[in-house]
Amino acid sequence: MSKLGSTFALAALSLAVSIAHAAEQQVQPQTPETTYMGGGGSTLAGVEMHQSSDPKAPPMTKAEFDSARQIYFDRCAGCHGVLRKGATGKPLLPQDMQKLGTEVLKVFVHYGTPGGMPGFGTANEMTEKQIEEMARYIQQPPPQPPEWGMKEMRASWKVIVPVDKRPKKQMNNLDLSNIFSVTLRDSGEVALIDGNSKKIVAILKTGFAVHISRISKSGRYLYTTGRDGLINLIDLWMETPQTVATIRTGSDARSIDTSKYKGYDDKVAIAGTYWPPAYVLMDGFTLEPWKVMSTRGYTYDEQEYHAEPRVASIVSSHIKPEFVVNVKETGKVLLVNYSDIKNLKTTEIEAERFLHDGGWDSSKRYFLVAANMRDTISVVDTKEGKLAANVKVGTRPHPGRGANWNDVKYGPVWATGHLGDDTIAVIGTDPARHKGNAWKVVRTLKNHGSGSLFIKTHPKSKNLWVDAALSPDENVQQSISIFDLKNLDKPAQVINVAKLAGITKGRVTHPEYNKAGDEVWFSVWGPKDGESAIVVMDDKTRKLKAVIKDKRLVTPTGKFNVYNTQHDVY
Ligand code: DHE
Repeated sequence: MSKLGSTFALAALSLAVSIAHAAEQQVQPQTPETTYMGGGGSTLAGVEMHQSSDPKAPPMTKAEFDSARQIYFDRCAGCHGVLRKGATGKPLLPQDMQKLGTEVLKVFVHYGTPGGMPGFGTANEMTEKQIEEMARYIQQPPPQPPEWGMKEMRASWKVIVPVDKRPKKQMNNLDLSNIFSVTLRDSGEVALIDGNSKKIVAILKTGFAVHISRISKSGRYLYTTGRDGLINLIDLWMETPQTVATIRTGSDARSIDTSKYKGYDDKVAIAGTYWPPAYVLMDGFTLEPWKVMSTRGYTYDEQEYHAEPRVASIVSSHIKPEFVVNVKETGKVLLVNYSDIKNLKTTEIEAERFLHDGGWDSSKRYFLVAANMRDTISVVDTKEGKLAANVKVGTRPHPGRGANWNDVKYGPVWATGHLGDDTIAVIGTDPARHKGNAWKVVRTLKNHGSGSLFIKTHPKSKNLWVDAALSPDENVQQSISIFDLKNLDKPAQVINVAKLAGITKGRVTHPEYNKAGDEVWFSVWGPKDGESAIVVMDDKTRKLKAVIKDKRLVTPTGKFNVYNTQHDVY
């Protein structure tokens, strides 16, 4: 096949996968698998955008364009990018799509390809009309959403309870350090659950398809980000914890964190956005926006300009007044020093492209981040401010924050599971005392399936818990593997956690320890209108300890224990 032909075939393959997601959303109930890659749907779908028409592209009525655009932003933009320049999915550029033409694009989408693309027409997952509209839509120039700058941020900023009206001491009797903030993805809420009584303390409205929670250095403030860029600042000291400030930092977002270096406790907050591609530094107590920084620029390797390099994970350093900001499409890690915001100093580190999620090693000096489409873990030495290594691992690593332990044979290690295969890569992380093992895959463990999203252990535990939530196999996606860290040559014990909760439809994901490190909490992520649960396992005995069910627990996914998130224990 010619280079052009293979490019088109690949583009059509990715497109079809996205379209399949879109079609499934329209004609079938949304499932965790369909929502993962396409996300919760960005709110860009409803945003008024400039529409130009290219005379070389097949014409579309406004209604057709709007309906295809809706499908694109709901389901495709997460992988292909707002401007369709490609990211985790292939580029879908109009000039290439026009060369393929409507009829060819329709064929790809309808029948699929031998390379694994399903036929969405043949599977009745998409109507002929939808296939035809999407085939024309991607030949049109991509509509660009509006920018979102300081003026818009300030206009959206609300301080609901000013700092001087907030309590001077904790007004409730909760053991705050063992509270879990649980993402209720499809209701756009977080549930605060008391880790001791396992009772829901509060359900708080947050942003659309809320994504993560992070805790301030003192443990008092909880920050959440919605995919619509809405940040909530929640004060855990109030009689019933409540939101005390909000702001919208953009129209599509995934990350938030807060200053953890000594002397800066709770003072600075940072939020990253997918659109516009930027990060913003804010007052940690009020969310007043101070400074917004664009991430638009050149890819680290080919030095090509990229118009939407999205901000993926952000972590807060414990050893310097710095945030580690991972820019997906340019493959750069920025160390943003917040000690002098007027004269902001950032160190720009060339890492690898399509950076996603990651976590600290046990010393909290090295940050390990997945460049998932390059099958690589990039290791950043935040003390020296440079790349320590790029470590080749399995197919599409997805660590969450990863898992650290002191390996009986290899010393301190950090591990990640993979979306694209059933392996777990264990990487040596101690160049000072175990130099020969540092930044090498020292062990490869076998998970019970592919499609792993999250992996976890705890300094007090002898177990490693790994999910496979995105496996196509129902039994596998509902099960978890438990490895004995003292005997990693022994195969993992596999337990179907959904069954323990009496749930038949739902994926099991995101292990999270309680503060004491003797319980592991799992989400059984059911359909939006079906049953979900939180399952608590006893870490030592590996037996069921509790099942938390409540009709308010709508699609629970991530869970963030206050103490462990505050101190980066994982
Ligand atoms: Fe996430 C972390 C992006 C889909 C649950 N997710 C992250 C981070 C990024 C990210 C950049 C790191 C944040 C940080 O540390 O600052 N996630 C994305 C996507 O772009 C993607 C693939 C598609 C989308 O459009 O959103 C996506 N994520 C999902 C899901 O479908 C998940 C499984 C369920 C849900 O709630 O949406 C999901 N992502 C999570 C969780 C974390 C996360 C629970 C935090 C892990 C942790 O332990 O810290």
